[in-house]
Amino acid sequence: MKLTVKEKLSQFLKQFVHDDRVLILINADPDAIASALAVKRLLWRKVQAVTISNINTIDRPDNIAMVELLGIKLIHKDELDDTHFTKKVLVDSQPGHNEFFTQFDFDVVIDHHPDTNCQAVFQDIRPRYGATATILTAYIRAAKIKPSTKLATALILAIKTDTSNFELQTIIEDVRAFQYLFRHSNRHLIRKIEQSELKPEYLKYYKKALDIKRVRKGRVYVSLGPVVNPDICVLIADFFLRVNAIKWSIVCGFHQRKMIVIFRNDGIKKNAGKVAKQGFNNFGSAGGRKSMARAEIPLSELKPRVDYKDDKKLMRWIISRVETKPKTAKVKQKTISN
Ligand SMILES: [Mn+2]
Repeated sequence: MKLTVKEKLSQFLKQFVHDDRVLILINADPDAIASALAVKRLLWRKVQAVTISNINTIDRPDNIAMVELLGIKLIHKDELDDTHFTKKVLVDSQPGHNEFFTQFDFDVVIDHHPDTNCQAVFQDIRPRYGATATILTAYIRAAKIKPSTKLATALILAIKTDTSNFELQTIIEDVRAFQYLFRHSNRHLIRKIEQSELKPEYLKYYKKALDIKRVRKGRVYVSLGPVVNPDICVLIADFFLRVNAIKWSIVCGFHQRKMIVIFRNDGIKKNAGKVAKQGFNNFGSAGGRKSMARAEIPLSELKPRVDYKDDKKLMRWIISRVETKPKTAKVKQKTISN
């Protein structure tokens, strides 16, 4: 029998008693953080204390901005005193998703990933939902709680992030939750957090990219050398696609004894995944979708093939790997033009 949100909410609340000290564990991303805040709000004045603990390090600049600008209190798992908690909650994940989670018996699991047959006493797992935040927005509404600006803003960010602004898996409940939350949120904060893509130390790579880029037939090629984080290659590849004449961007950098190559294109009659595979799968791992792909090649594989420390030689090698088409493709093109 399918329960209404109200019934589900009352079951959820029944899991807790007034003396409980609750631990909410998350693998922190916007959806997990917002969902944890919502659980904390639902339990306000119903339990002794609620602690939100992240098992991962929060490293992405937009996630750092979210935590800082919304004043969210998180305690990293390594700073926790485990024995101190009477109830354990997991949101936006299931116990099987991470080795660290398997040591706990969770009382509550609320998630939107495919059901992994978890054993929690109370569980609400809805794989059709775009975000866990949507499930919790329904709980908040059913509980007749008016969300604070901080909570509404966090929940909106979660829905926007997980659905990629409603371009990915989205159901009408996600849209309705967004619509409801919007009037309680702060759009300036949303925008500032979403815009915080860069760390100050990333700026120097943009300068280098602009200085050394090579543009050929609507394609831009950039070789950044060593990078502190492979995300920088992604940011720069996305950046060049904003130029109207650029149809492809191919950006490589070195990180942890590997060369990372990021492919982006406008998605119109192109296949980045195929290009990445054809060019680089023999030396490492490569693949992706039509408009975005990635290759990772160990330096040990690269060394015998190209003098990778020489930026120009490396760029030429990459161009040759990207632009050499298999012969069959050429024949096909000829037929069409005739
Ligand atoms: Mn999620």
